[in-house]
Amino acid sequence: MTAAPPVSSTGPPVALTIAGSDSGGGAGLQADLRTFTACGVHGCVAVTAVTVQNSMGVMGIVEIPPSTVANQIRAVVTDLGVAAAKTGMLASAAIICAVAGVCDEISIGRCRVVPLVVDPVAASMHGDPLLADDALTVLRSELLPRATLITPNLDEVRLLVGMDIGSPAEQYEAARALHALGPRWVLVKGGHLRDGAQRKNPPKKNPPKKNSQCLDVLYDGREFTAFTGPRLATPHTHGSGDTLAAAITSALARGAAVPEAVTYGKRYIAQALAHAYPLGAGVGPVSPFWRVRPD
Ligand code: PXL
Repeated sequence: MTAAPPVSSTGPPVALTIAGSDSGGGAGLQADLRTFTACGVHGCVAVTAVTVQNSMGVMGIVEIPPSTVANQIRAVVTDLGVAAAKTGMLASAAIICAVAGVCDEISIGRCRVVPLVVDPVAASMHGDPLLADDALTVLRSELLPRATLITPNLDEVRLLVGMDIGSPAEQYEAARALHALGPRWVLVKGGHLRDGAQRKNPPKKNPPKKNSQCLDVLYDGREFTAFTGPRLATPHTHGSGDTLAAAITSALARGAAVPEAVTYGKRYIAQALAHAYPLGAGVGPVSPFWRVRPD
């Protein structure tokens, strides 16, 4: 079966997120759907897991059966006409295999009709695991080669290719190593880089400061494109990775090429960080409200 999207001439393009639910609403599919709306696309969802979570951390996870995840994808792609898709929290090896299988079946992913952005989510910002340890191997072997674009942060780079990035220059090396795993494009996000070194466990007392400039490196196997900008000083960054990947997916759904989609996503997340707000006693979310306002 291939995706034969019934194209609506009047409605917005459709984007799909394959992701977990965050009960606090800051990250996960909630962040994706908010971003899709703010970026002018209709969002649909294949839920992979339900997390019990607030601004302080994740207190529980219930996984959705892999066949139900695959069926959700099938149902929306074959009926709604999905123009671009993304993955977020995938929870387990079995869910990753189910997603990879259904992507082949309905032409999602690298060199296919529907571009696929893979945000290789492994943990929450509090360090709570969102991906089983034994799922990393299949994430590498089954999903990354099917991706149009992957968007790892530096912690995810370490998990995927074992590189501890200590300088912006090493982000370029990491992009090469990740590209060798098979995705069409790689975006290595440098937002977690600390002065001196990206340390696995920065000392709790006086940790090195995060760099004042951020570099994200985009690579397609031939050319590098550097995206630089000032670090936006906010403690409220919950959902930032999801939001960037969802904004990029929205632009792809509207027909943009990957470099233009990344430029669009970077502009969107810069504003979302600039408008991030406190919520609860812990870490608040990045905000879509710079673009979506009540009357
Ligand atoms: O931001 C990554 C992420 C993705 N998906 C879910 C999450 C988080 C972070 O907490 O909870 C469901």
